[in-house]
Amino acid sequence: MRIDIITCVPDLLQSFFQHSILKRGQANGVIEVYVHNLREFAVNQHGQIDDYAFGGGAGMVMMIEPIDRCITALKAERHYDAVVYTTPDGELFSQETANRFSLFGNIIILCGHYKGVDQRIRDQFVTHEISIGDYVLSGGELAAAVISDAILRLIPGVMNDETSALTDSFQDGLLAPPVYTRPAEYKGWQVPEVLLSGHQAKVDEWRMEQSLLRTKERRPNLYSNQTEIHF
Ligand code: 6GU
Repeated sequence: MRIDIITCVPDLLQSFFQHSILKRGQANGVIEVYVHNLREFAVNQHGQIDDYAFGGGAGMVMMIEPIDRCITALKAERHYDAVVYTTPDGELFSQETANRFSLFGNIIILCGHYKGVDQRIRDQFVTHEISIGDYVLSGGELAAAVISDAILRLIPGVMNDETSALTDSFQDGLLAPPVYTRPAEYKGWQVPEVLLSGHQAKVDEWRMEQSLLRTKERRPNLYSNQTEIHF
């Protein structure tokens, strides 16, 4: 899988993708991430990529031409399954969206900035408009990093233990149960007895109970979606 990210602050993203688990995925050759500096596609020597909004008002708008140039250059090289635009007015990102996107081959992510991009970009190029939550970020770069991480960690060969992505919180619509490691007792604080019992069926049952309990307490909406399945 290949992700091309278009941004006017490439430095913000470069270091993110050179660390974390995504570094190994790239070294293994199972994923590729490229960060493109929008300023290299600017229309003039000043590197201009934004301009005043028609009709007035505060805030600059990202111009259509640099973005068109960049996306068109990428599309000339290969097919893209999605052109994602990060924006607070987009569709809310979820594990389900990440799962769906992880099946794509090539994706472009366009990072929004300022007051957003010229609407014609959204009309002509963007296939998916995504928000990562109901709050406003100063730029789409953190959102692009969040979206890329959530997608790419699902690709086989990116994570150490390939089965572990399937047991994450949300992957079955439930929050993950508590986990413990050695020592079994620390300052008198005990690990639950059942986890030391060696009785796998009992451990599985305890984990499911804990998942349901956590989900009920913390995310009642998720819990009510799930009760029919587990009882
Ligand atoms: Cl995708 N972008 C920005 N700028 N703010 C956000 C967001 C995205 N998602 C939530 N807030």
